[in-house]
Amino acid sequence: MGHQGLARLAPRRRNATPGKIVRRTGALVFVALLGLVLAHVALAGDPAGLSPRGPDSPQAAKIEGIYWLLIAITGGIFVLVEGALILFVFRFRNRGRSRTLEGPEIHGATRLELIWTAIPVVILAAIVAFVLVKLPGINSADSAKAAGPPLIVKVEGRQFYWNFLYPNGVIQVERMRVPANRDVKLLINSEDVDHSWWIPALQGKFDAIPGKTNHLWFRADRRGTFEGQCGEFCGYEHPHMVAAVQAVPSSDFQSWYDREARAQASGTSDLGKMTFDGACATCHGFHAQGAFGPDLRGNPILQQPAAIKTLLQNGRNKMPAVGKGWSSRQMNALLAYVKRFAGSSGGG
Ligand code: HEC
Ligand SMILES: [Cu+2]
Repeated sequence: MGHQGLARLAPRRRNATPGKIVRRTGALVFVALLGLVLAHVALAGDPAGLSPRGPDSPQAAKIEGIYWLLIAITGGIFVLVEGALILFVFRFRNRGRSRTLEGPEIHGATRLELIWTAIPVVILAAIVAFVLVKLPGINSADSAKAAGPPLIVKVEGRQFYWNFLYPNGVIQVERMRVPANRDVKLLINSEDVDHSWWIPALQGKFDAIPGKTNHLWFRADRRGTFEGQCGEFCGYEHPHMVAAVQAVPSSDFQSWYDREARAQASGTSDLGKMTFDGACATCHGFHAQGAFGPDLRGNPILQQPAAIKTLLQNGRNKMPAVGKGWSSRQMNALLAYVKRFAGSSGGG
């Protein structure tokens, strides 16, 4: 494009009238006020706003330390730069001089250049050092204060739910129950595509990758339910791939753990319902009434365990192989549960 073309595209500044400038100042004030309002919302307390949840574990506390350090440094730089900008805008405004007047050209300011190179280097080095100090504590157990040996839970990410396998054979779906104040070690993998295990109040994000096991430690500092969400876009129902960790007092945990193991072994637990609610309801609805997947109510296939089993292990069209690799315990519990929808074509 030639010189003339460019000139035509450039804003015609000479036409800027005082009225326009007043309007621009108004807009600036408006944006600044909006920023203040949003900053207030952003800093509002848990669980609203942009401030991190928790921290409810020593690991999350260290992550939060890093978060606040970065906020402090970047916030400081922001205020400094924007403050200087606003100062200069007012200090060096044109005061009736011609708009085409050029400022003096300055060459070489070695000292200044060294300083503005050194400061970012120092800031970055400080951040790296801080992170390196905190990192070991994020990636490992905190056994000094933990009561008892760690609980090890296998976490399987699947389209579109989480399966938890405990050492004594107990299976849980979407909600993981753990003892408070005890170290928990998770072995995280995936049965299909990449997912990401993320309970912000307790730990950072950990990828769930097929064929690879990632390890994660946490220790819930208090009893309570800590919610999370799959942190990796994994397909149609990704937004419904939620998770929760429920931390209960150690003795409550132990009695539940033993009771649940017996109930699941004898087929009297609610594992079937839990599996349906976690693994099927996202698409078929809680009453199998259909939403993304077809309405299953009254479907004769629900009476044919072998057919459903094949379907769950292989998937079909848009239905993923949700039951691939399930233990017979989980498969049987689900098959027993879905039978209840076989006869109910109305209601739910
Ligand atoms: C990601 C969504 C999704 C999930 C999760 C899902 N389904 Fe499906 N399901 C579908 C879709 C879509 C179809 C239709 C498949 C087709 O096009 O053949 C289907 C079909 C079916 C059918 C066959 C109906 C027929 O008449 O052939 C059954 C039975 C079924 N699903 C049961 C389940 C069960 C049980 C679960 C949980 C263990 C489950 N589905 C999880 C989406 C899903
Ligand atoms: Cu996912």
